Amino acid sequence: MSQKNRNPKDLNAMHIDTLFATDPIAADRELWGRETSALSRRGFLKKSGLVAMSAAIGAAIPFSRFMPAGLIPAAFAAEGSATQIEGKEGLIVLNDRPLNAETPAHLLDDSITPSKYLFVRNNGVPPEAIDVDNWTLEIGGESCLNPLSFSLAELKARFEEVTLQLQLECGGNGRSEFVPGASGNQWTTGAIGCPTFTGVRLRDVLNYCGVGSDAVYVGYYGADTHLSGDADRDPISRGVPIAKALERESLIAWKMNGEDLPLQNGYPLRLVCAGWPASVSGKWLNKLVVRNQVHDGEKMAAPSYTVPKMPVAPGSRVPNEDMKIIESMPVKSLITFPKSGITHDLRERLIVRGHAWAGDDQVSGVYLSIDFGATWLPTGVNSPANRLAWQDFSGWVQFPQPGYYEIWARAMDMQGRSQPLVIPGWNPRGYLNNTAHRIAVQVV
Ligand SMILES: Nc1nc2c(c(=O)[nH]1)N[C@H]1C(S)=C(S)[C@@H](COP(=O)(O)O)O[C@H]1N2
Ligand SMILES: [Mo]
Repeated sequence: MSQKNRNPKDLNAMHIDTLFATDPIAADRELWGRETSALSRRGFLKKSGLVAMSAAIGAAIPFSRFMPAGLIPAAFAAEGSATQIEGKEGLIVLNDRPLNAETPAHLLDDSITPSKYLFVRNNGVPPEAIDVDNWTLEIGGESCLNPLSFSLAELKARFEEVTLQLQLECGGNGRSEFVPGASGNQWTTGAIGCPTFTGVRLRDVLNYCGVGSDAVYVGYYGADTHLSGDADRDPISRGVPIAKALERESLIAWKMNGEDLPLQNGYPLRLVCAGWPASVSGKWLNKLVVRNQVHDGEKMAAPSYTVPKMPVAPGSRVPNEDMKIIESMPVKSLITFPKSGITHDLRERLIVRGHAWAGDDQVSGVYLSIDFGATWLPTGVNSPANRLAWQDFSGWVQFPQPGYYEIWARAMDMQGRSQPLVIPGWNPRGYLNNTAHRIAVQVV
């Protein structure tokens, strides 16, 4: 059966025997046979038995027979401290220089991400004292036929205004789960959001200036400065191949959710090329270059935003020439309701909802499991507001008896690719972790 024609309902049958390479009962014995010792998020299951784990969780685990060896219960997810980023209350700060902050899953419940809940990923220092009236966007590069400079007013007056809902996900979202770990911000699940953006199409602006027939790539520059203070160094200057730049959803935006962009998200102007690592969506945008080669700005070269061309063993050292630039992001989902860790009444159904997205592709289905992936239930999935917007899903589950449960969500794209249940594709910098999302529920 081809991937394309595969019925999403076959998900269970397709994966169940490949998921647990080890016999689950044997895995149980191995898992629970060990002696109890101290609890830690990473080493938990190696060191403790079922009794200790149940005690720590405060409940029995009805489907423990299906629980994969080495699984860290979702109940032990790291809790960060709430931050004081102005206008971004509730986000978890991962780094304060440069500022990086992610959004707890339950704060991403809205279909359209409120501006205050869009994560912040800075590589340098945002510009200060922005003079909007004198802000200019320069268009140049060796494959730009007619280099020009636009004020914000000119951009607004000259080109058709477009509003689209567009997903932004950092390429490193989920990095914290890789073993061995990768350096960089230890994003858990919160470097994703899907607000609306208003601006003009990148292609309208580029075509107005004239795109040479030898154009290969479009690169951006922003007004933020390098952490070192060196004015000649860019914190980041990435871009996309010309085909992605010329898509109708690639925008030069000045509004998010109908208002000025928040300072941390690129005020007064940013690029949005959704569905790819959000590092291609330049903030504080002041220059675009149409290149006759792959853009060679800061963080375009390996190992930044690249993954091995071939799968590698975890912990491998991979030469730069064996790395390739990340393009479309993989299929993924996030449970945004309920909040992980809630207590739920056995007699009630539990509504479960969230969002799913699939890079340049679309989501064909989202499935839920309450028994560590042994069985899956379909959910209702909405169409996206437009191409490259995430899709809302919603379903419900009912529990057979009191105890500790995890709800797992797993999305599938239109090509039949679905989220893995174990951390996929280890890579040196910890990109593209699209493992199924898990939340913990205590049923009483
Ligand atoms: N000028 C500039 N643009 C940038 C960045 C940056 O540091 N400077 N960070 C990039 C990265 S790595 C990501 S994930 C997104 C984050 O966008 P957000 O902070 O609005 O969520 O912006 C991208 N654009
Ligand atoms: Mo990023």
